[in-house]
Amino acid sequence: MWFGRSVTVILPTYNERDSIRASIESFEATGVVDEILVVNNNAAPGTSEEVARTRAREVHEPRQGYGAAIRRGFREARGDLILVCEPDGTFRGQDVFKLLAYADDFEVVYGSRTVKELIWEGANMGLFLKWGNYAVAKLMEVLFNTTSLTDVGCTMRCIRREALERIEPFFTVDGSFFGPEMMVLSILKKMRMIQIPVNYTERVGHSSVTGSHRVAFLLGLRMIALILSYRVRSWLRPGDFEVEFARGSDVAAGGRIAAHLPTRDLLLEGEESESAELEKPEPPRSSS
Ligand SMILES: Nc1nc2c(ncn2[C@@H]2O[C@H](COP(=O)(O)OP(=O)(O)O)[C@@H](O)[C@H]2O)c(=O)[nH]1
Ligand SMILES: [Mg+2]
Repeated sequence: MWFGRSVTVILPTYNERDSIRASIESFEATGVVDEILVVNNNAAPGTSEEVARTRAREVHEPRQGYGAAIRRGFREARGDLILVCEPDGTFRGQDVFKLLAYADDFEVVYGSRTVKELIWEGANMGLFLKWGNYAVAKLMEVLFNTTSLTDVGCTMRCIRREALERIEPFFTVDGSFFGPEMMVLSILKKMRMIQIPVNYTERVGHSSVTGSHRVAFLLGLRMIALILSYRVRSWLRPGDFEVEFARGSDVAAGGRIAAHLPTRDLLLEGEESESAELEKPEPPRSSS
């Protein structure tokens, strides 16, 4: 509980068998997290057994991809304040306090991993990733004239439930560039948001996304394309983002509104094969 509001942490997992238990325990140790929700995205064998030794709840999301896993987590989460992180040893449980402190004032709080003093030795944040993330974040900041942004790839973030409900129907991305889509949507929905530095440490095991410069570079290009397409679309059709969705008994109607929104067409048409190639995951490997 954080000042009367319940807290959920969503941890997607694909290849984190050897780090997930310690990661869950580090969130438990904060004493403020009410629910830890693991979204098993066809994860490495043995992951469920590790999760079962903790008090985390596990759900299985068969649709492959980081975005698919997080979107499933958002649908399952019960907390008022919903945090997202990664169980690969790169983030620290104590940093939830940093995000929660800002969640008192902001609807969405994004972490940033590009602040030199908080990049630990051994962290996968060399010059290429640091300045690449920084440059794409600045592009987003300038194009949308928004708050100071210094990272587009940080997966540690916190959103209030009411804010999540306003952007959730607009999500389209199942892959690794879901993070920037969430950022753009929160800007377009004029949410109060801020980005703050968090610790970034060495990963346990193999990184299947930014571990390869080639994959990271292609992902960066894909993120830029996504940002530009949202910018152009919001200039041409600003009304698209003014739509609010019906809730509760009107969920079916909300679904119909969603069906008429062109986001999916604009972002994924003709790009399916390219992004499918980019997102095609390596099978989780056992690190023993
Ligand atoms: N690579 C990959 N990661 C996934 C998938 N589904 C969920 N994830 C999560 O996405 C996060 C990022 O993956 P990771 O290998 O750590 O890449 P990195 O953070 O760029 O080093 C991890 O928390 C994974 O558990 C998937 O299908 N493929
Ligand atoms: Mg990672």
